[in-house]
Amino acid sequence: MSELISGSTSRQLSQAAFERAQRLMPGGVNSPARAFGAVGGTPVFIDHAEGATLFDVDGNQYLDYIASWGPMILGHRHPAVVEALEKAIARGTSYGAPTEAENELAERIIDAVNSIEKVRLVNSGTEATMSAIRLARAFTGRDLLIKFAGNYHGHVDSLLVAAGSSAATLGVPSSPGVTVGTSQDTLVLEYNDVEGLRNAFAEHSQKIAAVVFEPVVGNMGVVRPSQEFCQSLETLTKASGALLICDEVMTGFRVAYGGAQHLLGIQPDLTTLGKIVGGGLPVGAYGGRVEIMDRVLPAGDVFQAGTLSGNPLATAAGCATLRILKDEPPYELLERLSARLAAGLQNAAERAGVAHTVARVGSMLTLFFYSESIVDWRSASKCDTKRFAKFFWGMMDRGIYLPCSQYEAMFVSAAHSEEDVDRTIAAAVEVMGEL
Ligand code: KE4
Repeated sequence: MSELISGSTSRQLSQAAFERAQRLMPGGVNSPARAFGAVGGTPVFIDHAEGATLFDVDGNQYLDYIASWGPMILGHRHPAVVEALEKAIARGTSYGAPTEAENELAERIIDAVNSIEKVRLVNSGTEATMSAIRLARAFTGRDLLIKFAGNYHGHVDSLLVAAGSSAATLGVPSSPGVTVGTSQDTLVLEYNDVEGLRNAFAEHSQKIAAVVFEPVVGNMGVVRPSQEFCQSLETLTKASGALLICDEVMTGFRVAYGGAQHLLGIQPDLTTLGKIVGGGLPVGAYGGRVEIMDRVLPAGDVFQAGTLSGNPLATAAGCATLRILKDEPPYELLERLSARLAAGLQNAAERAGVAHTVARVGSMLTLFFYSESIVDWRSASKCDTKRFAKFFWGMMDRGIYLPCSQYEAMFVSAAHSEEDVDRTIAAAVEVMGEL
C-alpha cells in the first residue's frame, strides 16, 4: 500500500464514493461526526484496517487515532476478537432468545465496574443513556434532568438541549424535532461549575430525577472534572434523592478497567457503557444497584426492549475484548505511549509558537488550539477551530488520521508502537511549522 507523503494525496476513489453516498444517505454518512464537517474536504472511505492502521479505498494508509470513536482499544482485528467472531458466526448470528454469551458479558461488566450490580445490554450508547434516564425518572418519580454543556450522551431527545438564555433557565431544543415540552424538563449547566450546580439543587431539589455527566469529557475534547465538582455531584444528588448517572460510554474500560469512576473514586447510581464493551460491534449497556435495575421490565415495570440487544456476534466481540483487558491489561503501555504522544504534541506546538493546551486522561487526549486550560464549554468554544482544521489535513496528508473535530478525543490503542508515536510527533512538528 502506498504511504501518503505530503502533497501527494490521491483520494479520487473516496471522492467518487462520497459523491455516490451523498445521493443515497443524508450528507453521505450514517453518522454526522464522520462527514468532516468541522474540517472541510471529503471524508476518506476505509477499505480495511489492521492493528493501528487504516487503509482507504485509494490505497493510502493512516495511523489511526480515531479508533472508531473509541471502541478499538486493542487495535483493529485483534486475533482474539477475530477468533471469537469466527466461532460465533459458525453457530449463527441472532436468535431473539437468551444466550450464555450475554451472561458472560454481563458478568465481565459487573466484575469490572464497582457500582454495577445488575446490567442491561442494549445496542448503542444512545440507547443506554436514554434507558438510564427513563429508569431514573421512574425510580425517583421525578421529571427534571440536569446535564452539562459540552457533554454528549447520544441523540436522546431529552439531551439534545442547549442552555436557555441563562444557565439557570430550563433548556431549549438544540435540534429541530425536539419538542419544547421535552426540553423544559432538562436543565443545562456548565461543567465544573460547582456554584451553578449548588444553585440548581437549591432551586429545583425535589424535582430533580437525575444528573447525567461525562466523568472525563471526551465530547468537547478531553476535559477533566475538578475534585470539588465530583464531590458536589455525589453529595448533592444523594442529599436530594436524585440519581447520579455516570456516562462512561467513552471512558468505560478506556481510562481504566473500572472506568473513570474508578480513577475518580466516585460511586454513581447508574452507569452507561458502549463502544469498548462491544469490541467494535454494536453494544451499549446500563447498570447500577439491584434496587434500581430491578425496576426494568420484566423484573419491574419500566419498559425497555431491543431485538438485537445482547446479539451473539456483538457479545462475542465484547467478551473477547474485555477478557484481554482483564487478563493482559494494556493500561501501562497505553499510559506510556499516550504520555509520550502528549508531550511530543505539546513540544511541537511550543517550538512553532502555536497557542495550544494539551489535555489527557489515560489513552484519550486532545490538542486544543487555545492557550488557556479548558475546563468547560465556555473555554472550549474559544478554540481556533480553523487552525485545528489546517492541522488535521496536514496530518492526514502525512498519513496520520486524527478525529475530524477539535471537540473530540484522540485515542491511542494497544496496537500503536513507540515508532508510531514518534512518527506522529515528527509529522506534527512539520505541520505546526506550516500553521
Ligand atoms: P452511540 O449512540 O454513538 O453509540 O453513543 C452515544 C454516546 C454516548 N455517550 C458518550 C459519552 C459518547 O461519546 C457517545 C458517542 N460518542 C460519539 C463521538 N464522540 C460517537 C461518534 C458518532 O456520533 O458518530
